Amino acid sequence: MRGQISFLILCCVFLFSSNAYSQLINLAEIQLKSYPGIKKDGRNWDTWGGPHPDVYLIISDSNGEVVYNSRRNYVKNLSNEDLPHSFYPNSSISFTRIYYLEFYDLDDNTEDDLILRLRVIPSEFKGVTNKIFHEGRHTATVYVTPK
Ligand SMILES: [Ca+2]
Ligand SMILES: [Ca+2]
Repeated sequence: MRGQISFLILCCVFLFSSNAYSQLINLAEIQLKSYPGIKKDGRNWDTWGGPHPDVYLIISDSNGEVVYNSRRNYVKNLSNEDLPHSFYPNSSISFTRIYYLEFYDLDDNTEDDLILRLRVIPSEFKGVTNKIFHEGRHTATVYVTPK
C-alpha cells in the first residue's frame, strides 16, 4: 500500500513537471527581413568602414534576462540586399513571459547602435510554428519548435 502511494505521488510529480515543461518552446530560427537603412538622425549606421551595420541579435525577457546574444558572431556590413538573414538561437522561451528581439550594430569606439526592436509574445505561437513580428514596415519571421 505504502509503495502504491509512493508510486502515485511520483506519477503526480512527473505529470506536474512535464506540464510545466510544456510551457516552454524553442526559438529555432529568426529571419531578419528588413531594417531601417539609416539611423533615425538620417546618418549611416557606420561612419567608417562602409554605411552598413555590423549586425547581431540579443533576445531578452521583460525582466532584462538575456537568453541569447550573438555579439561575438556579428555579421559584418549586412546590407538590406543581403536579407533575409537567419539567426539560429536554439533558446527556450516561456509562454508566461514577453520577450524582445533587439538587433544591434556593433561599433568599436562608440556605444553599439540599436537598429530594430521587436516584441514577441510566446503565447501567440500556440497552434502555429512561425509568425511575423514587425516594427513599422520592418519585419522578422520567428520559427519555433516544441521543447
Ligand atoms: Ca554604428
Ligand atoms: Ca558598426
